Amino acid sequence: MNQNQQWGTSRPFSLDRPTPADEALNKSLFQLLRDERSFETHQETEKRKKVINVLTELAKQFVYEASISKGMSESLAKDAGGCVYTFGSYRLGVHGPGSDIDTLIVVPKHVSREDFFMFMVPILKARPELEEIQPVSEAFVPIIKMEFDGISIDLICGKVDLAQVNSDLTLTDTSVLRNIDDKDLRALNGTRVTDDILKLVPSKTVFRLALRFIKLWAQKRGIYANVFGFPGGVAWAMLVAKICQLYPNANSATIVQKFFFVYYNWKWPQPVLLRTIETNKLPFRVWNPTKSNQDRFHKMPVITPSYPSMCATHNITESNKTVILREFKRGIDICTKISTGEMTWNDLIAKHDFFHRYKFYLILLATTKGSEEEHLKWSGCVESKVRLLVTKLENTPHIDLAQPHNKYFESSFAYKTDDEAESILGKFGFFRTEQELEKYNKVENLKSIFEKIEKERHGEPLTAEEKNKIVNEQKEKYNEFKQVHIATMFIGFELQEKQPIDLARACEEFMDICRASSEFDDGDKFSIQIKYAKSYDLPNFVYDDGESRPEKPTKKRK
Ligand code: 3AT
Ligand code: MN
Ligand code: MN
Repeated sequence: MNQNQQWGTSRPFSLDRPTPADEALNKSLFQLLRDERSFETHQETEKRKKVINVLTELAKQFVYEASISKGMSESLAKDAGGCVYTFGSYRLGVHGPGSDIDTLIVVPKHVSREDFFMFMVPILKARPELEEIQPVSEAFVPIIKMEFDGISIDLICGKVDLAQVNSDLTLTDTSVLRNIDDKDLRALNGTRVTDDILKLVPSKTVFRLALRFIKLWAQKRGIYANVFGFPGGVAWAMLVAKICQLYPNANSATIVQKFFFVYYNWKWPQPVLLRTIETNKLPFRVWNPTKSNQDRFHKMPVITPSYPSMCATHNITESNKTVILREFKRGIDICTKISTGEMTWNDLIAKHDFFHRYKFYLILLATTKGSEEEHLKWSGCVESKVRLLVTKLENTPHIDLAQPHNKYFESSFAYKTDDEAESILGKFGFFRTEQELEKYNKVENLKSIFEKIEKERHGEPLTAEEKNKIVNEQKEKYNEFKQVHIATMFIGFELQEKQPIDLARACEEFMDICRASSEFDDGDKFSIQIKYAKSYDLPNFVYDDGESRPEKPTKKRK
């Protein structure tokens, strides 16, 4: 790199190139990611490309059909075009075998979001590759989620103020955002942000490998999940990109080491910027802590590079900031030992100790007596509010820290009488009552049945037909039963010694917020229960096979 060239907003910290020792560490980093199955096979890559090509054709068909429905001539409707772009991990080039493809269809101005659901859904349903489809038209970002040819696809749609959308349209220029609404903006900006991140790093190869590792590390350490107030995929990508800018000649291993060091010592809430924030005449709100009270309170701001710049980490709570910084510190310590050969990359990605670390936990059950679809909506609603509860707990006297676990656990039971259901829900969630639960009908989750069979036949995937058969068998088996689905979430907390705490108020307020939507006002069908447990009473399902569990301290007799 030219000595004077600068990536981003500040001068590089170092222009050093890798030493032989750095090269060796890079090699072992790459090997670890291979062992962890971070990369997909060549065939899988080809399959993704094929699916994107199919989706491109279907997108054009959708725009064509929508255009005809508006009375356009055949030839104008053909020329209206329609384009497919990707975003998310696939676009960044850091996706794994299980990743979805986040896909954006860009449509001309006469095609609406309503058309997207009206025309695209039937077009997809007519395809033999389609295995499952779930249109969510009312979401913050309206989306069609589906399983297509064995791959999960998130499909969104965005409109631009053009009569035709051809394959040469790039979304780079901010002018594509003229005359569109917030929903279209959100749709288009996924791709714009991802593309900008890639453009703003000195080496995509170095960036990608480092990001793969950081994402794996953050997942293993339980600090990856936007909903629960941790950085999500885009934020981690920007955090790594910034380090790449600061060490433009470094290899991925060095980027990972510097990552922990730089962010542990970062002057939060100083924002992480990949370039200067663009302002212009378009009407969208841009992140600005000097003008906005909300923005001023962001604790670890990481700002998207594309206009209109936003904070990708506005969800981070005070406790989570503490937890994240603790992890950065751990990263520094282990990296030092990796350099001296005392430890390896593997030590850095050891499983988190969330279910051992705290003495006290809140156990949140979001339960649905109804279909899986209903449960998905309800648990999603509760999940998205957990951060609010965490903030309330943080503000409760004598609580020092409240950390939500970054994943929830799913269970379902088949039952006949309401008493039975109540009894299940009453016992569920504690170690001490786990045995009593065994007499009830636990319903095995379809995904885990599929996975088990696929594992038994050495990874050979089930066909759509085989899956269907299993689905029907399951249905038959529980034909005579009703089902209750339970999503279990955990919050661990640190208390000041020997001080009484009152959680009732925070919990009541939280439950009211969750129940506020009329969609969920059937209190018998959708419910939340909040339980309180000491670590030794946490249910077994939170521990991996072979993992030890906290034990009840035995009373010492003098
Ligand atoms: P995977 O490899 O797919 O696990 P990813 O980074 O692609 O990692 P997602 O597919 O979940 O993760 O998300 C891709 C992008 O979609 C990230 C963000 O721009 C957008 N996105 C995801 N979830 C939401 C959400 N709840 N609200 C708004 N945007 C979201
Ligand atoms: Mn994705
Ligand atoms: Mn996705």
